[in-house]
Amino acid sequence: MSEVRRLKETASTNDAAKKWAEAGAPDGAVVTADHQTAGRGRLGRSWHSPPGVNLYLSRIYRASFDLLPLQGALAVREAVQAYLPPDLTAAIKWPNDILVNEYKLAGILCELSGDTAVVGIGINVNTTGFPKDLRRPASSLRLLTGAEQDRDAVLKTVLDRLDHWRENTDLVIKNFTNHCITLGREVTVTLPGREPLNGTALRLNDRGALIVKDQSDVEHAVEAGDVD
Ligand code: BT5
Repeated sequence: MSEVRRLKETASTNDAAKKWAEAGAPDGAVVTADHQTAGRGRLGRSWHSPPGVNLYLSRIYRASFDLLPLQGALAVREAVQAYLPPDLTAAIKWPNDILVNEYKLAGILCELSGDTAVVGIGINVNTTGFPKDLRRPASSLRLLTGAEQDRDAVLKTVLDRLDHWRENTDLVIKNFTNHCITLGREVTVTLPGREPLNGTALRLNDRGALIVKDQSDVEHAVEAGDVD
């Protein structure tokens, strides 16, 4: 059983988790918040985190960080899929957006600090409205299922699936490949301060990097960045 600390409100559960880790939190410990006042996305972006409706959680890893961002994406994909009707499929956009019919349902932010990794997960469970300026259309379990969902039940499923993938890292690349809609697509990869890379997303390498073939047939291993 993981130790779970539930906060009413915090700036970011990732920051709360890092603080707790510095104070000696055990491996696998989890911080959740009902409301984030400064929820974070990747590359300095923000995560819309209204109170009382969604899941915002961070899990602390003290060891074995192998393919952790991919483990997170697989776990969240499976957790949301468990609540969707069979005609809706949750997919992963590399590296870790969870989309249903191209609508973003969840995002994952993995951060390494010292000898600790924090996997932060935001899932739109019961939100029915979103800010207009999001990068892509968003949705929630409630909007997709037509019914309010139990946040505690979703949390339990996420933790269960995180445990599963941590114990089965040898299957992560294969499973991720099966559910990743980025593969086979024409993509533009952007990283701050770099020229955009245009090409075809071919596969993942064994470290979870995205292999993109450019117009001159040169293959690039993309470790981070935005892929659109
Ligand atoms: C992510 O970043 O998708 C990672 C989000 C991680 C959030 C969790 S919540 C618990 C933990 N504590 C934190 O502080 N963070 C983690 P990225 O790929 O950079 O996507 C961010 C972009 O998604 C934003 O710039 C918006 O355009 C859009 N966005 C923001 N909030 C959203 C939401 N609730 N649903 C869908 N899209 C959203």
